[in-house]
Amino acid sequence: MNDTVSSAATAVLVQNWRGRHTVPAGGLYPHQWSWDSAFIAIGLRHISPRRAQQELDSLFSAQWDDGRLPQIVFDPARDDYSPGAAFWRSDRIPGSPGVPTAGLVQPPNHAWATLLVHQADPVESRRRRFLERAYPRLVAWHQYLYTRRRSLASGLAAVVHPWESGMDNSPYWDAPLENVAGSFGQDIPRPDLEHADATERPSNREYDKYLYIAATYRDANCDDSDAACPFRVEDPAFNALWARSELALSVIADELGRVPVYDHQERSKEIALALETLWDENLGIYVARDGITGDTQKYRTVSGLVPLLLPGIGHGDELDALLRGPHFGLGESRLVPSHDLLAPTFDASRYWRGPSWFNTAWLLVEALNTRGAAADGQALAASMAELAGRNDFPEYVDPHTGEPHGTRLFSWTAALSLDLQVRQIEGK
Ligand code: 9WN
Repeated sequence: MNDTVSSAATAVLVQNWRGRHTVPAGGLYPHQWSWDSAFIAIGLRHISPRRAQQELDSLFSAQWDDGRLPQIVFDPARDDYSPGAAFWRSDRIPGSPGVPTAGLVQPPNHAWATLLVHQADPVESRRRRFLERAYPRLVAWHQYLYTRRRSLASGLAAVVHPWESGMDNSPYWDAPLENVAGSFGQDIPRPDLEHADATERPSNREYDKYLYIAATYRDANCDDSDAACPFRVEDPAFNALWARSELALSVIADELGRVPVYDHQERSKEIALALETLWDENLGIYVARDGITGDTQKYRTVSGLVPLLLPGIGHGDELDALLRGPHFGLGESRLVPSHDLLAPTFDASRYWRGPSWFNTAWLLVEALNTRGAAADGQALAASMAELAGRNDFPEYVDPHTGEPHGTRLFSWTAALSLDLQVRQIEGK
């Protein structure tokens, strides 16, 4: 990324800042999103470590009594996203915070982001007691996953809605959604289609199920019981990020000079071991498992590559080979596609069914670096910068042509491209 692109990335983050948090995109996503904020803070720390802390503090202040960090914290001034605050009515749900939020969650990348933000300016972080505030919040969040979302059979946390995975219309969810008997059955508001083409977003059929599952969960006060959750799936990326974040919690506890609330390294190993139950020998990748039927979802998606992040993961060499081969085409395709280039279900422009996203590319740069393949990591980082800068920081791109799709001036595209650029200059 050259200086012009770095300045443009900074301008996106400044433009999308709303005083205490950053919106993912001003039109399509006008509220605060959970895993977006963690990715955004990773970039913001290079512009203003203090702002990056505020970004995470703002999310933490919307934590529920049971420890969950909500998928969305709503801006009461905006009602142009669906489902919004009026759908969730979180104030009516016991244990919800004093601000309107969704009841669902998103992948747990927050502890990792918190540590990276701290490391950007430890003096300022200590002066503002950033880690002191964050650590108990993060422990409560991880304990929520452990006690309320983890299957005792597999040891893995389940997502109870495709939105919780952050990869909303991945083919992983096709069969579990088909098995959901109910239907929302009302008009389906699609304000998203004002900002992105219908061929690039989930279909109305998917939205009908999304809203039905969300309404069922909401009406059961988001209590995580079987009756409240007609959808329950174990996703590799969600669990890999959880395990990665446990490693960060261990470093945070050390930094605070505290005895950890529980052994974070052990917890991380426990999750990583449980992930092995998602390994699919034939496909050579981790897959998702429907927690209701027990069926694995036999697709190669970028989610199944994310465990490559974990030091000592069981099938690292196979995953590495798959990433470089024709199914994902590292170095040949643009970034890393969200779904197998050779699968009949691959769609180059539709959201999480093919397009390449910048957050997953960032995760795989980290994975390559962890595995000692820094040159490949650098090449991927350089493609991110080039595609981001050339196309006004798009939400996702066609893996064959690099053509931009989705919304533009997308915050995590800017933040994560900036992060890699700065780190390359600083040699970190
Ligand atoms: C639903 C905000 C979010 C991201 C998700 C991405 C998309 C929302 C939507 O946008 O999901 O959460 O309306 O499609 O899939 O990863 O967090 O950027």
